Amino acid sequence: MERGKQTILIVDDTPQNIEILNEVLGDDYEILCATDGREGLELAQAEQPDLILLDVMMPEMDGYELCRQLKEEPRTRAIPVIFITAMSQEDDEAKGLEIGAIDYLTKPISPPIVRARIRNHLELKRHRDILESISHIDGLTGIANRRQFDKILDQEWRRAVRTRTPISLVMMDIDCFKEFNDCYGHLAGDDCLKSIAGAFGTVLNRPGDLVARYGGEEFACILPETDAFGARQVAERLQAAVLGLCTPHRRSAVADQVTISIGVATMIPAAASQPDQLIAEADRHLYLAKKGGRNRICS
Ligand code: GH3
Ligand code: MG
Ligand code: MG
Ligand code: MG
Repeated sequence: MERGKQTILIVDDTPQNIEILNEVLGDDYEILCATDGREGLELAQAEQPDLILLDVMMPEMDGYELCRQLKEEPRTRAIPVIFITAMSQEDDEAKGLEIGAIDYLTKPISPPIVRARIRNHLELKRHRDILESISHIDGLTGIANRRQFDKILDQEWRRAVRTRTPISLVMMDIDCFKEFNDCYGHLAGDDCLKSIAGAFGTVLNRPGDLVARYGGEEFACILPETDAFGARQVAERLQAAVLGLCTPHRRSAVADQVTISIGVATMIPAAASQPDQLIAEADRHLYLAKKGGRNRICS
């Protein structure tokens, strides 16, 4: 995982305060600045900084209100907020921490203490980001895991309901994979899963598409805003990508190389419906592809 410079957003209506913090932190971090709450909120949403340093007393929207709004908004909720303020009363500090700030520092600041605290908070943020990204990824193949699949399908399903657009699902299962393991060993089986996952990655070109490891030797592909015709084309490319690997399989009942069977389903979801329907339909087609002789697509 690369260790680029982390980004800090400073929100303060007094340019000299920004200047001071910039001097203390500018060498180690990317610094973004805003001089009022509205601009701070917009920058936080657009730039997703790793940490926000927040003044309390500002005209129009004060720091407490901005912090509240940051904590309500899903896109900014997880960004740690630290107040840096002249308001040094116990009540003020309690209030700041109560509404979700992770720390509270008072002006005039002590540069070494500010530097150290910010370094500590950003270290924790880095670890949290790493855990967050690992939790989405399948350990063997490096593509999305089942948890991420469930989350994205739910998200895209709800979007499709709102926009009344079709959503497609492609379910794939490696043919005769038990025999592959029996013949070549489980380590070779693992390598085969990895190379298939890699080949799938080269097929998808739309930013919203997702391919995930659905289960042991099953993969699934979510295609938002894709009709039955488009999904069929993607399925054909996915099948061709696996055939293009030319992985030998001498015990396959289908071919002398590794093949997959594919089930495709497309729906324009109704308001009260659930994505399970789409999964069930794709599964049914996958079953038909297996029953029909494998190494084929049913849609
Ligand atoms: P079909 O053509 O009907 O799909 O037959 P199949 O042999 O592929 O299906 P079956 O469900 O009988 O067997 C699936 C096999 O996939 C069995 C299991 O050991 C293997 N498998 C599942 N996950 C992994 C894995 O992570 N690594 C390896 N090497 N094998 C796996
Ligand atoms: Mg101020
Ligand atoms: Mg299977
Ligand atoms: Mg199988």
